[in-house]
Amino acid sequence: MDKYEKRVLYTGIVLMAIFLGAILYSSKVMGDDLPECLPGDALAYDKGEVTQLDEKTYQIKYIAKMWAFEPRVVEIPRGAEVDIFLTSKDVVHGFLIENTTVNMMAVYGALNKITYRFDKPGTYRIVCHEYCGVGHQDMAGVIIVK
Ligand SMILES: [Cu+2]
Repeated sequence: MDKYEKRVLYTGIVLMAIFLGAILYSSKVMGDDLPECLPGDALAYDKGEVTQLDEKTYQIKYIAKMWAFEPRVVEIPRGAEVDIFLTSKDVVHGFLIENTTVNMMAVYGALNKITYRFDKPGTYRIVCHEYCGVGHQDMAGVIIVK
């Protein structure tokens, strides 16, 4: 093996170890909640809704469908910690909340979950970032943090 090939190979192995270490550090030490994928063979729920669990804890069950998110508008107080559940009624959709780290895929038959705390007040747009059909550009929602 050529010495340059060996360098590239070792560099790749070192970078993979660094990236894996960064993911584990983020998850275990910093407590970041990595998205989970809970498999299922049907819709976990058939209606999008917001539930207030206590003063600062909310649960939002989102359904992505051609071509909207349900619920479309959600209002929560500043500092709310939100468990966001996401599933799809039909095809694969994207789910990105702008200016946050929330970025998931909505897949029929699967339930995704992430927890996020909204510390800054404002209007957070939700967009579909996976081309899902002719009405894709109309897929939007909003979370208003007061
Ligand atoms: Cu889309």
